[in-house]
Amino acid sequence: MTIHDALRQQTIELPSWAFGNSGTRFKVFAQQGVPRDPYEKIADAAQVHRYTGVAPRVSLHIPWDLVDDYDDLARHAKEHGVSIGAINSNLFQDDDYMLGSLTHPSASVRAKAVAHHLQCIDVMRATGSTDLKLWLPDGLNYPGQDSLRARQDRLADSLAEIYAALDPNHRLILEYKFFEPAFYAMDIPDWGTSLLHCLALGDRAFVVLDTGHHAPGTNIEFIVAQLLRAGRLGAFDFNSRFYADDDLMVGSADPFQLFRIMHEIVQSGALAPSSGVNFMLDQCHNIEPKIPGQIRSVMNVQEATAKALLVDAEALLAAQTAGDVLGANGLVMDAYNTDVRPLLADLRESQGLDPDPIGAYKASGYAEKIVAERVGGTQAGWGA
Ligand code: PSV
Ligand code: MN
Ligand code: MN
Repeated sequence: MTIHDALRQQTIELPSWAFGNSGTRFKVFAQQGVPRDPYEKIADAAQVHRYTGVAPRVSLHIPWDLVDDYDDLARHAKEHGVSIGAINSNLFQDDDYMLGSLTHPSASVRAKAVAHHLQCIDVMRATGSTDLKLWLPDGLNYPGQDSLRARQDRLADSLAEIYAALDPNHRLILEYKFFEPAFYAMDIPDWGTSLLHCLALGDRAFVVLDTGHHAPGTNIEFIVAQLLRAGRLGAFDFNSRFYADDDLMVGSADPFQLFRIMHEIVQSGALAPSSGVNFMLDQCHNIEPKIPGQIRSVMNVQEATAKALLVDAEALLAAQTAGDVLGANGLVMDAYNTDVRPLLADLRESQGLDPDPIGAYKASGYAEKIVAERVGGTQAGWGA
């Protein structure tokens, strides 16, 4: 298969919340022309697909993306040339969950959190989504606050109830995060905990790796390799971080890390959608315009992927087998240091796309159109 063919197979999923206003706990900056409802978020996401050709799905977050009729929303997406991707539940914006959701000491709070997932599964049925994505804010701030072990037992039971409600074509994808909002102990702090729960649930449960959810210095590509070995890497939440869970554009802080991750993916043959790895973005664009911010991120993933595809796998294996440390490292670095922008421009032209997606978007007049049409954009996502 040529590099072009491999790149044509790759798809990247966009988060609906990237298109609304977002910020930090200090300030949410309102931008003009932001979507006023989930329909407009999907229309904006479709622009990213239009100019990149590789972003055909949009993840929803419930209840941020609450609508009366999800069949209608799915129809709307189709009309815009995209489809609905993962459905994210939300366990982090309800007062009842102050001490936990699926792990809460009270059975009635746990039942409420489970019931929310049944609602999300109904959304999946209506929209044709196949991935139910869970991220838990649950955890402890102080030693002794609750039993670490009992919380794992409650979590396992709650997850089993949710898993049992899935349809046969559905997957449960489970995200981990090492800190925040809890600071002493998160209930799913790492890939090992997520993987153990997935293994206990069954073969349709997979780990989600959010690149911003690790301690500084963590070797993320090692985790990727390990989860691929186990057949349990369900999805990425791609973003960049300098310090914590910064949710910046993927590939902006550490493009070399993104390349190393994609190198593991390519080496394992996990690029094609049939491999079951969903390449999602989980980003917030606080100060940059949102649609070009997503286009930039998609291009960054494509660039890292193209470089990974340039690694001469045969020569690398030979160097590794021969114990040629410098030779092996040199092959990887040669690929990383190649300028793949002309290759990607060619690819786009071969697909009938403009070689410069951001330039083409800017020239389209869409940004001016939405500013004129959408007065009073809502807080989509974090402010909701
Ligand atoms: C939590 O930090 C997280 O990464 C989860 O994926 C949430 O659903 C998402 O952020 C919201 O942006
Ligand atoms: Mn995430
Ligand atoms: Mn996060």
